Amino acid sequence: MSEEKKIESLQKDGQIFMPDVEKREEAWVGGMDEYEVLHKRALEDPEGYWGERATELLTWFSDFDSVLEADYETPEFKWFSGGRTNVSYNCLDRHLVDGRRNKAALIWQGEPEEDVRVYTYQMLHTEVCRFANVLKKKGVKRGDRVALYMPMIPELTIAMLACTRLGAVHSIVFAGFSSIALQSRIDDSAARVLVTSDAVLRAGKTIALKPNADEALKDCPSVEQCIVVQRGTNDVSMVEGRDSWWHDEINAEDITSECPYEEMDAEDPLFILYTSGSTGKPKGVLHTTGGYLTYAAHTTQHVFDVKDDDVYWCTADIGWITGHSYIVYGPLALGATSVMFEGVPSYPNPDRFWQIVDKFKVNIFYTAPTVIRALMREGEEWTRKYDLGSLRVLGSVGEPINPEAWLWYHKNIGGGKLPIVDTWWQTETGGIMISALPYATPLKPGSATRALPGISAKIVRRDGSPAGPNEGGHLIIDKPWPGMLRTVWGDPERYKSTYFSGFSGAYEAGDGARCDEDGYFWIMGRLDDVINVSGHRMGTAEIESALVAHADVTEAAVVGMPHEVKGETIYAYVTLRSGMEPDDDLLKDLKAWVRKEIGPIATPEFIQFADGLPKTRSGKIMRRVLRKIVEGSDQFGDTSTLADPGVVTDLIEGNRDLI
Ligand code: 6R9
Repeated sequence: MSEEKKIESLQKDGQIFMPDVEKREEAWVGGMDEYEVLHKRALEDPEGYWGERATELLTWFSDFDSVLEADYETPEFKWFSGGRTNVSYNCLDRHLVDGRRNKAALIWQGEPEEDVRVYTYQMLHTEVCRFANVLKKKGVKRGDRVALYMPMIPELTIAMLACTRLGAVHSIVFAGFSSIALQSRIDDSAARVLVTSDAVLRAGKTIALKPNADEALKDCPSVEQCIVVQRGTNDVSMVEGRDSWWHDEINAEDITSECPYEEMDAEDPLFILYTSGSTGKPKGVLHTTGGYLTYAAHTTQHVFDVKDDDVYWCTADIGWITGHSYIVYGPLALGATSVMFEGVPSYPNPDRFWQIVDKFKVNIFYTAPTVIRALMREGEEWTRKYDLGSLRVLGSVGEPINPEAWLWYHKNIGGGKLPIVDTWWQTETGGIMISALPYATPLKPGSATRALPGISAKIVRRDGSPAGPNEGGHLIIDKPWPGMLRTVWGDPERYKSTYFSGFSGAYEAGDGARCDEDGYFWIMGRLDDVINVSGHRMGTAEIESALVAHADVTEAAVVGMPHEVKGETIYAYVTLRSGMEPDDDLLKDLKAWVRKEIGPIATPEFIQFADGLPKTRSGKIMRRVLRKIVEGSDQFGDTSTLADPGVVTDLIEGNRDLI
């Protein structure tokens, strides 16, 4: 079918937004014809395609011998074997000699309006070298793990790049996680050093962070040193011999501004990032050097169409994969200018994002649907106060963007004309997998559109047979790509069973989706017991095990409840120890308990006390039924295996009283 015919057919089923033809000439991918050619070529000759991309985008100290060695059985995937490179070299050093030395690498906007720091590539290089020397002095070497538990301050980016300079593996723990969550993550990766800060500045408040680190470190035998960035003015207690201040370390006399980079193998570990799964224990997703960086740079270039004089802003927190790939590694590898923001969209007013776009004349803006929905509720007048004319490409990530939010974003931020790239991907995929290309793909609001060139995304039934057009099924990727995770840290069995056992010869994403007659993907959500709260993945099992760890709780079941702004919110059914009567104090106590165990993002919005949970005769909780109750539906499907159907009626009543 010709491109025109295809577009005609697209236009028939609902609203279609066509790409701006004027921009096509300069775009990285300038039309669907070009996309089709690339996609076909990349699928037919993946080694040729990815080998070329890796050579174009990265500087290699020695060439790779092979592009890909794939074994789905073990499973084991090796990209660019034999190639040697260094991530901090690619993100910094080479830009000192390619004309970008004095270009802004990082524009940091602090929470207080007047706190702005701009790092040129040269300045960032200096800081990274200095901190790498500090880490070296602490004994950190190639392969060692370094945990980073920090707010959105430049020192976080500096610490990440310093690790990569030495070949150390960073493991970032989102600063919103509790001490217990931090402890288990540090312990799992056996990090030698922790970098943290005294405080987080958030919505006008100073929230102490160091006490969480102290609490965690009580039970982290691997950690020898803790380096603390001073961000707030709060008092901090320092442990003699273990803790030191960043500013003291960095300014020490023996710390110089030059630090040689390690030549790393393409498959050397780069970082670990923990993500929720369907069991209680988070998985340490491992990414490696050459493949990850190639993929982060490649997708940043193609999906956001980043050009040299663009100001690019991704609003994610670096504690999540989006911040890793699209604030730090992708943009810096390309030599782009990346904005990093410490604050929140709603403080001091719900126009903070637009004010920043105007202030720095941002060209490319990447955020999450939950943010759009929250700002939408505040009214569009907030968007009109600023000149958003610098914007060229808008992006969305984290969950499906509902058409209403899409249209609001398009109209009010995009002036009714800018492309919105709705990007589907995961911590595990390292980078964007399904997305529009801004000057090529006709857009359908609510669809992440087509798989990127070379990404073989399919929808299949449980038995692996292909699902028909618009038939819901499992989303799988049946060809390797350079950004794929290489293992689950310390648990290769779980790597295999979670991702490579469901469908032979394919990666299983864990999402349900459908693909329409035009090859457009519509993501429906997680198929496992993972819920998506404001674009963040939360394992229900993790919250359940926190709840049952409370002395008064015997059983808990957690489900996602649809929520207008957050997408989903956490709803917990809790059975108390016999003799315990639920009251408001206990309710508060349980919420505080989960905050303490995991962090504020995991706090249930609703807790329903229940005498019993719907179980099968074999004792399995029927979550399907619990989900239906919170959705307000009575379509429970087959409940004939329930041991005690009466439980359901009680639960429905309890739910009505609560909501
Ligand atoms: C990048 C990131 C991954 C899960 C993923 C899916 C959901 C992400 C989406 C989306 C629909 C999109 N998800 N982007 N669903 N449309 N554009 O968010 O990684 O935190 O690992 O979450 O998020 O369910 O499986 P991560």
